[in-house]
Amino acid sequence: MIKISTQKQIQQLSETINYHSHRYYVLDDPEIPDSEYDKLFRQLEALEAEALEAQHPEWVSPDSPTQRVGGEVLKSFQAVTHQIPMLSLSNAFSTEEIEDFSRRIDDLLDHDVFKIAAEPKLDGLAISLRYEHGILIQAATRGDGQSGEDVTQNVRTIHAVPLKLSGSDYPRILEVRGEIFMPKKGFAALNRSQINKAEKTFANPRNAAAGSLRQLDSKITASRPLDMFCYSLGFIDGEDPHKPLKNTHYEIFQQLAEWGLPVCPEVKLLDDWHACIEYYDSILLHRSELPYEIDGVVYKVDNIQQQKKAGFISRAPRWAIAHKFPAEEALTTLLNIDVQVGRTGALTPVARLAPVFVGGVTVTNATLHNQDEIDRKNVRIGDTVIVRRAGDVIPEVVTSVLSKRPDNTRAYKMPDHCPICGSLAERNNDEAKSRCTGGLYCSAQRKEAIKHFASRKAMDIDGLGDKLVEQFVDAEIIHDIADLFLLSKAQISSMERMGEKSADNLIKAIEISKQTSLAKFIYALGIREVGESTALALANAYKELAAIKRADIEDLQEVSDVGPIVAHNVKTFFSQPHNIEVLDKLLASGINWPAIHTREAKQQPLAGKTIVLTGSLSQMNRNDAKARLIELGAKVSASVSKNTSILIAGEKAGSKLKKANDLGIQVMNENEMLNLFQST
Ligand code: 5U1
Repeated sequence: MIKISTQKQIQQLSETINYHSHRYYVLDDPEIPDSEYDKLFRQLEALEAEALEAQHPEWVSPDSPTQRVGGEVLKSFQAVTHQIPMLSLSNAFSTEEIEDFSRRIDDLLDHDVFKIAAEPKLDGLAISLRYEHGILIQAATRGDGQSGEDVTQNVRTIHAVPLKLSGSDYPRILEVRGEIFMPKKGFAALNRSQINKAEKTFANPRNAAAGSLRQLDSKITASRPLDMFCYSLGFIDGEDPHKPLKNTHYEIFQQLAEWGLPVCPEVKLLDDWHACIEYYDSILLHRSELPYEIDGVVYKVDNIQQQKKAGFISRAPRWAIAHKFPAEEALTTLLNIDVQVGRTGALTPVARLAPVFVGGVTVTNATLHNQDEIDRKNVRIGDTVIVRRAGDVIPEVVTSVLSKRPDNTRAYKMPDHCPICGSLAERNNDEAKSRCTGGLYCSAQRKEAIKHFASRKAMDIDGLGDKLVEQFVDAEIIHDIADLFLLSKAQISSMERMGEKSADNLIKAIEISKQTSLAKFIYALGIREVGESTALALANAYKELAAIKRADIEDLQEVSDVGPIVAHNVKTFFSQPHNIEVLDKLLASGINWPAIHTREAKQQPLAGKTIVLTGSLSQMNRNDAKARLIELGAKVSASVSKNTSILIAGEKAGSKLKKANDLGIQVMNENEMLNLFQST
């Protein structure tokens, strides 16, 4: 009697856990907290242990959620012949090629109207899953399309892949094709853990996914954050004659989702190739916000009968095409490593590269960050390296290709003296970068301090570009930021490419910049670790520069955003006689700002609220909006979570808006935000 109830409990608990696992891993919409899920899982493990002890291994079903932990270590992978070959896709790289594709389809379909299903092209590895009677019995890699490798043990460890399909209306044999990938967050965490274990990191999520799936020890695969999306069908047998499989690709997607299979939520049904290009542009724009890597989008004729009519060429369907994004990675040669000196003296090694077209632009420089990164990536001058430029992110050297390393290369060592002023470069134990100890004696640090002071978010001196600052410092016309306000028209017009008119304009811009805000002025001073929002917090807390100058370290730490390090930096800055001299000179030149009035608590309608800004604002500068929100008492955060109170969504808001909607968070558009500002 007890035994029967244990078996039933195991079954019920398995179903409950499978339900929550699907909500978590596939729908990204958990219903219960992780701790509750873990509790259910442990209960199931305990019941299954009881079953084994009672000599009832058959009660532990192969589709139990506890069976995702990996099995015995294999000697090799078995070959699997695909009953229906796994196809590849033709590629297109331009709008013209997509227009041609559409025209070809139009001809092949005798000018019948057709719709196009579009979806992102995941950068992972293709996989075929075979379900018999709703149970996952085999997973095989694509291989050469005709036969691949049996990776069932490994795929069983991927939580997004159901071990058993939901419902009961699936065919007796159902093969589903899709892509296994590693989400960006999981990839970053995996590489962090590889670094901590002093093991080799993966160059990109695709390599990490491939390396994780092709493990003979499935316990290793189980420890890797893999995910999957399904995108088509393979062999099918025993369809329900009363409920045949769907007539369109889009409906098949929905059907797969109903059976509990993961499908990409970005799929869209489009009317023509113009809509395809719009889809491509919008996915490209939001690419960096997607939680996974993609390398393009795929368009497919939606109607299955029309697909059949269009047919195949070789191993690719005529009815589908991949519209690829510009490659984000490319190979090039590391010609040299230069060392740049930043505003605070930090020495940064910069890779000088043979020009290479990557991510849509020609790249010739990439940061190498610091000595540890150079060592970890094992890059040497002369190496062939992989360069990556994803979206608007600064290009980076991912790794070197050791098989292409020329003879006679040497490991690179950062200089122990500043390459600009020759002062000693020191590295503190807790810092990754070494720093020039020359302070304002170092012309590089002075130049950077002046560029920062004049920059848009600081004093916003229009027309004072980097090159001009460098000329002024090199000509010893400007020694510190206060000298900017002593510049004469003759001095300015004596610089390269500066005529009378541009000198007049610069003098005007310098004059205009004198009317600023306390927050911008503090930010412009370039105190270490005092960014825009810390400067704003200091200004709002103290209201007067003199009060900040007087504040002690304990007092400073009372300000939100200010910890012991920032407090120490602020105190140190205002204790340096040289800095006080420059400050006095600046104030004497006429810089001023409006007095800050204390807002009563009742005038802080956003106190206690956490607000996230996303998308682009058309009527207000993003930083000004942020400053105003902080002034009204809000905490402005970069990411949406269940603690977010309001999401302000500008034009083209993407995944943050989706997440906010999913979490039921209040969303405001730009106009609503402006109305709020006006009413307070
Ligand atoms: N998203 C997506 N990727 N992908 C790859 N869909 C898709 N379809 C494919 C392939 C090889 O082939 C179908 C046309 C069957």
